[in-house]
Amino acid sequence: MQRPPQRWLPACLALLLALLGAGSAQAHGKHSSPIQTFTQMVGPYEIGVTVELPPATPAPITLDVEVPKDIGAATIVLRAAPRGQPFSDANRAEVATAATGEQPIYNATLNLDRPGDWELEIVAKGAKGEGMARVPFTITPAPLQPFSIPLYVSIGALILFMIANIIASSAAQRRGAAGPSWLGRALGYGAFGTLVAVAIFGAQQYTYTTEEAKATAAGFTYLPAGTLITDSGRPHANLALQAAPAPALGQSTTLTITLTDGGTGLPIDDIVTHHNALLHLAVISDDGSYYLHTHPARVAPGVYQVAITPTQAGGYTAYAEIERVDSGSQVLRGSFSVAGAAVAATPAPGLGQRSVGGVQVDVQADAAPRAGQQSTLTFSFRDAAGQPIRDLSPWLGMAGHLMARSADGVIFAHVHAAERMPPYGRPMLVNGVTYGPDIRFVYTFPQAGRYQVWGQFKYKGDIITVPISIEVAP
Ligand SMILES: [Cu+2]
Repeated sequence: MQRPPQRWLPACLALLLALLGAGSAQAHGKHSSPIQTFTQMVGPYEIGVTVELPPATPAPITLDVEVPKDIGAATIVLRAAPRGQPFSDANRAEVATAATGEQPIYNATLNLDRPGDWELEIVAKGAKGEGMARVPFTITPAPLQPFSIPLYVSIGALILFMIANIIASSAAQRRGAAGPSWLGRALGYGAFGTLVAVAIFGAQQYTYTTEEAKATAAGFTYLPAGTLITDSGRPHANLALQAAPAPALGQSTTLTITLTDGGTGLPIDDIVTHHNALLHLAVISDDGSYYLHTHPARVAPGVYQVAITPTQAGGYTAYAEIERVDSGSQVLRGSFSVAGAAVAATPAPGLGQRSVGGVQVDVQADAAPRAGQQSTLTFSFRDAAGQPIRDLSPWLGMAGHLMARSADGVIFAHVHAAERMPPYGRPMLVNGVTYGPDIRFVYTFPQAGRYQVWGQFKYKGDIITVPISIEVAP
């Protein structure tokens, strides 16, 4: 008996090979997000660069560049290089900012030819000065999923059975007689068995992939049932702070922050962006009259720099907020002192009405703040004509930021606005998102005593900083 040649086999083979497909890549980081924003001071300019990592390499990488509105005519040169290798002009893009007016979001494209660890160099030059930052990012090839290996093995076995079937049937055709019946049965059962295995492993793979995609879309890491969690975070970080030249009243000095691993002592380079920056730094004088919330530039692994000009003499504390991969955020601190004669400073006003940069701001608490009790602070904004302001912009992925500090500097907190979050992703998604006239913060002061808090908001491209003195009752 002669069986007809199995013409469907080549088509099946092609389909299976297509299913095996090419590998993909994913971003590294706590949220595995392919879009990350790095905000930092590049010399005198706070520049935000949003990196959209490609799903596989080689591929172009899209960069969105946000600049301060008063940057003027400046050039921003962007170069990418695999980490540890020199930057070359072969992989370079340049952005020229407008001399005046509202600054748009600029775009640039660089090319990534391989997965792995990369560095993006940002060099800005303009009338106010120049600076450099180098930010790290990683493109990690996606690991094999748990059902991938049995799936690929059974697909391979199925292919082998099909090839054997083709050879056997064409040999039988040439001889004009059927081969041994046991061979036909063995090949038939084998092909059927492996087909069932492919179906089972394929279904499991499909379920895993869709569940993982759902979890990722919701911002979680997908852990299938029974997964052992062994990664319990990274060791604490150590911070060393240096200021050079020696800080003096009214003189510019550069703060250099060196972050090392508390366990190994090696530079920390596993920091992930949180709230659109690798490192958030608050620099505060002991009397609270000087306050700066800034984002130092990463200039080398674990090394961050920013220039400041102190307006008060005496002691200062720098609070650095970072988040290591697979760990929560941590606040590290360093201190320095500024030479010179103390400047008489008026303490920040308490709750109530004040004018900041031409904007009327009223700050109210839902009740007199007490230690250990949740307080809601509401900031209400009106323009000079008394009309409610409804077009505050998101800043660093949030409606507003609030920092609270006890008078002795021991308690420090960075609080986020209790308002809806702007969309996460590329900066143009945030265009048209506005807040106001009220922005609320919820915070529990842990101890009684005097605190100073600073609310910060973005309005028409400027940052409004509102300092407030708050007495917290026991
Ligand atoms: Cu910040």
